[in-house]
Amino acid sequence: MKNEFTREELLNRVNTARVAPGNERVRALSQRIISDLFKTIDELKVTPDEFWAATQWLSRLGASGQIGLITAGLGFDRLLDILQDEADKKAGLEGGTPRAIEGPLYVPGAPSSKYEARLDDGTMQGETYVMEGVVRGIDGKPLANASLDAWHANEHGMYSHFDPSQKPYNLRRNIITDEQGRYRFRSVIPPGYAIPPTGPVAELFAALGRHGHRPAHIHFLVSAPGMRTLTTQVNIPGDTYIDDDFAFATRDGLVVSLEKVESAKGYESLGIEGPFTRIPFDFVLQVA
Ligand code: MBD
Ligand code: FE
Repeated sequence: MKNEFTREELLNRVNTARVAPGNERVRALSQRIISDLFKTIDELKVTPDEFWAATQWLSRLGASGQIGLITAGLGFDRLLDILQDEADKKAGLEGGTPRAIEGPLYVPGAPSSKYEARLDDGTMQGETYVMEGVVRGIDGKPLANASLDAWHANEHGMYSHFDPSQKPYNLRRNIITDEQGRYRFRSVIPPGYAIPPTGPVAELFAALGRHGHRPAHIHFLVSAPGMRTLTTQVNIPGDTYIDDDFAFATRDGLVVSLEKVESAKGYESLGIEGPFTRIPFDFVLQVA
């Protein structure tokens, strides 16, 4: 047994040490990441202080619950979408509503209703909107009983569940489309989102000289039997950050148009009385 080795020999030992087969895939991925990190530390001359500061930062990141923020902010979530889009294109699965990243703030199990819903609990200040349309397949046929989850931020850019000041499932609902594949919901137009001003993500972004803003958006998870589940978002036009999202998640085909509607006629069941903003939007699902 030889216990003195060069860095190359050390890397080789780390990457080949085993007393059992383990998991081949995990081994391959960790070998690659460890090799890249050895190289970074070596070539960029990372000091011990820098190395231990980085491990402290990682510990605080884990404890903060902000790992999902970092993966989005460093582009990994969008990368996975780009790779999936490329794979789909190769397989001839083009068309349909573009996918957009889920983000770290989805909560399953929102209250569910048929055809229509109100997302806000009446306490949110701002402009009332109704978003409505049809969920279709790529063949154009409406999908009855499709499931649509919608979620967005309140007027402070905060999401319920992660913000203790909001009631559970505020601004989160599930809707089951009607026999004609239609859905509609009422809510209040959200502002943009900004990462929490303190914490490990804010620290890294400050050190990188980056902002942590997302333009105003509404998230969706849409599914139907036999169809590919769609995770997407739409953006409200006119936002400062529409082409400068810290999560790189906005897409050209997903900026909605806003229509001013003067009369609440036909929208009484949503409790609408005065003028409101209408957002027409159809979701088009790929085959599974
Ligand atoms: C969000 O609201 C969001 O949608 C993403 C992707 C990241 C952080 C906050
Ligand atoms: Fe969001």
